[in-house]
Amino acid sequence: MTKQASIKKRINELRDEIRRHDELYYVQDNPEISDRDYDELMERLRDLEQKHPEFVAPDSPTQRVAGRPAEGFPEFIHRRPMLSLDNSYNIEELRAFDERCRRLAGGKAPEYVAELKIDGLSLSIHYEDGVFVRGVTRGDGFRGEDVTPNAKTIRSVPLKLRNGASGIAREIEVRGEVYLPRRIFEKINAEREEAGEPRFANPRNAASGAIRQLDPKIVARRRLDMFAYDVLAGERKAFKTHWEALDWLVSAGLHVNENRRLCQSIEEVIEFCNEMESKRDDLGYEIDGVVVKVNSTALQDEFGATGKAPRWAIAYKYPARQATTEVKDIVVQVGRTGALTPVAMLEPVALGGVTVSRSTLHNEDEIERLGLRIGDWVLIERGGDVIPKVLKVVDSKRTGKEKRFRMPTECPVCGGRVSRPEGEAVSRCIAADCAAQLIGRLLHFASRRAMRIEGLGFALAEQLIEKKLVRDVADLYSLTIDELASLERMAKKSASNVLSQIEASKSRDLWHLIYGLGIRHVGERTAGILARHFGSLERLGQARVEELDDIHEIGLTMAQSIRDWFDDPGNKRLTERLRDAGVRTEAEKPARRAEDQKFAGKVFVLTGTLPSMTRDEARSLIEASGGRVTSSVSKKTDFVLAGAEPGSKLDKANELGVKVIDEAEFKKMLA
Ligand code: 3BD
Repeated sequence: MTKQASIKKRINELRDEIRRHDELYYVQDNPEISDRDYDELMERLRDLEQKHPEFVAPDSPTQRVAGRPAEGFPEFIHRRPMLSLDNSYNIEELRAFDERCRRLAGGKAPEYVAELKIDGLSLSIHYEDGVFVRGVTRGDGFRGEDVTPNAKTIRSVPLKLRNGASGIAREIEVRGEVYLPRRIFEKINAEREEAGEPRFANPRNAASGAIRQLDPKIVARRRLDMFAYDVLAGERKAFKTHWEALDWLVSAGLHVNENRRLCQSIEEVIEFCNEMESKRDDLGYEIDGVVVKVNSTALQDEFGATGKAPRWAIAYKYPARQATTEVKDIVVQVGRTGALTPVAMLEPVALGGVTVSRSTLHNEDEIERLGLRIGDWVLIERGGDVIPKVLKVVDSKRTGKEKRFRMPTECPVCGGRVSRPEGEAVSRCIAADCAAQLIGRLLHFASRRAMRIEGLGFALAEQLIEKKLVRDVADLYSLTIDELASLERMAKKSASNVLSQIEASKSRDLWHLIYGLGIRHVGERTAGILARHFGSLERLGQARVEELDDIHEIGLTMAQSIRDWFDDPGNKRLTERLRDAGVRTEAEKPARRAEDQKFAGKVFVLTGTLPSMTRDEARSLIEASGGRVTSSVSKKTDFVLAGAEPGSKLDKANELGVKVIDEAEFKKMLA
């Protein structure tokens, strides 16, 4: 083959590969490679075409803005194209962007706005005379789908712009990113798992599936949300600066992400990017980077666009959190409840700053749904957790040598019998003295959010159980320094450290203890509610199922599980031994009778920014006084506690005649 012919072949191969991934991503909603790997393919193709312009073809993926409308919704042509964004993957590229901007601005440093890049899908919403008329997906940037009935189900899309705010033009277009909050995503997946339906791979897929649902009732149940990032008056930019546009969006009643910053230099932008990267896991939604925009509209117009992306904006992408790798083996772990969890042992790959070598597969059904076999190549993703999940099997890498996985019928740790009750997804080891369960229970008890016994890690827990020094968590409190010091890799000094940690754990607040006991379905939040309500472990242990079920936020499953735990004679003895060992089983503040509390039975809704406390602080105060906080205003709401920039909840409260109070009044009521 001549050199020319081989280049042409390479170009064609790249085009075919990219087209295949386009199809997987846009049409089947089922990507096989990460965005970053996709960008790299595209970059390679662009590079080759640039060096060999004789091969540029009008149907090359480089000539097209990706994404095409799916069927089922009417087409809508955007009044002004929704551009794409150029990506940058490191600080150098960000500095290069800054240099280009300064050059284009004639040497002066422009102001930048840095905002989060929400990992969702773009939506354009239209208002006429302040009234919502239409919602359109981005589509290919020129033509989108008119999804008006679905857009209307998004609560952060106001059906009417806030009074006075619509004065800028008769026709207003707001652009934003629709996303699914992580909490809702987890809930939807849990529900799907229970119903035997496949889990969604990530919130973005769940959101993009939802917005294109033909039945708006299903969309409403998904509880989508939107952060607005742009506003147009007719087809023109409405404000002199982007920063003003964002402020206007807030005043019009839209949600604008609060993590945004007006920066005087690229250094400030870089600082913002780094700051947000470390906060990334704490946000209630997924982001994939930061968008940096030149603030001045006049400069934006001057810079213009290169085909499809503006020269005045760039996306700074965080390291990819998706990768493909090989499943070397599937091993089975036994947890503290005896649940057998299959875990994929992976060929190690770098993912979002950590090296990943394992990934939970949840249960047998999940393996079945993925169609996963040992030896397969898989696409994995690391979301908010450090533990990544397997999104899918890369079918094209199958060789036929892959092996099926079978759940063991005996516990891999103790050899006990494994049972999978009818209708349940989980297999369990039912041996009461299974070492894996004991280790799991000890580690949970000692964990940071429970009794926080530092130094009690896996190696120590394993030895304690093997040497039969400890059979349950209460035994920890009768350990002696000589017993500890006799263990491997345990010097006298560390033994005495562990002992003092164990001693200190005795005085932790009651909710840590309740959580640490590892009662099924009782997480940290529930433990807090129980501690507050009952005030002591003894009283909790006496509560009847109905009494537990009556507590707000405690469901019947939880109530039954708590009752079952305390009904077990072994557990009853365990709680007595813990108390006798000197572990505190009373709450710091005794529970008051519900009816004596200030806000007993009162329902609050919080909105806007309070002058001196966060919403979480306000919520704690309300809950500690017997009240509860809900998210939306209804006739059942007793008070709306409103701060600055309160949003549509305030309008709703006024409409329904619900009493609105400010922080000062709230404090007076509490005093
Ligand atoms: C966000 C373009 C500009 C107005 C063009 C600068 C590419 C999706 O949070 N600003 C944001 C976000 C996205 C944006 C712009 N600001 N464009 C922005 C955006 N805070 N995610 N996007 N988009 C939105 C896209 N979508 C699908 C396929 C290709 N490109």
